[in-house]
Amino acid sequence: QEQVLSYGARAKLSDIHPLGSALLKIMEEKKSNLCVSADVTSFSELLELADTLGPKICLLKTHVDILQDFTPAYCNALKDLAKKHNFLIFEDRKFADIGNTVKHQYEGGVYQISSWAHLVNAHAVPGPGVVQGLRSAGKPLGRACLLIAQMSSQGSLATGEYTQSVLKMAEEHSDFVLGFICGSKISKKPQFIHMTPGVQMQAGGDGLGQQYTTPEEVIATKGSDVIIVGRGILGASDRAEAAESYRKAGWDAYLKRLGH
Ligand code: 5BU
Repeated sequence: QEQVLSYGARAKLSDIHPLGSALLKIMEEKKSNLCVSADVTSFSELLELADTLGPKICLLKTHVDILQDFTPAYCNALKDLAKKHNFLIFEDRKFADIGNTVKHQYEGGVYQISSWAHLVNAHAVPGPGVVQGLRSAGKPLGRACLLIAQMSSQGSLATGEYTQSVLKMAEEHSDFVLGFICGSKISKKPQFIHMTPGVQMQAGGDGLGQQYTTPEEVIATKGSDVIIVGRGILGASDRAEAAESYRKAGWDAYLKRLGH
């Protein structure tokens, strides 16, 4: 049986990405493997979420292009909240173009993502150039990316051999790729961090292709590291209370995986 290392022990591995190490340290300290997916359309609501849920989370995931009132000034407020509550910011941009284009999309345009997001993600479809383009802009800033190895949506084409090729691409670019978006653990290397969306307390779907698995299943059974939860928390009447119950469910599942 494979040995399961704690988040804290993995943070100290010699060849881990510095940002991966920082994230694992946060997870250990805050007893949280919860990433909240802050899919709201106003930036003030996003900031309010970051402030109220901040203490419960290791990561805040954004879709900056759904904000109706985006202005760059808000990004500084978001960065301040990330510092205040000790979480990292993950922009779920899903880059998927040639290296030169994604570099511009990452550092430029309206959003200037590289200036405020610690983490971004990318599809591997274009080949390694997508990582190399992002890396050229992000590495000097100490940023990192996740590769999308699997998706939570029904009928996803990211399966089987494709997933294996993504794994290989990550291994060949571990100076910028610190992990995966996936449904279950796909790499044996404890340096890589696995993050799973499509999580709710009850399995099911949303009628538009999303498929839900429980925190327990994702962390304890599938061996992933981080649960990504959007509507399971955003749709609750008390979001802080819901976030706490997801934090606890994710953490209990992690302890179970460790054999505690
Ligand atoms: P939900 O409300 O918990 O279903 O939101 C899930 C979030 O994760 C949402 O922002 C999606 O864009 C995101 N997501 C996903 O659901 N599945 C995937 O495979 C990837 C991202 Br990649």
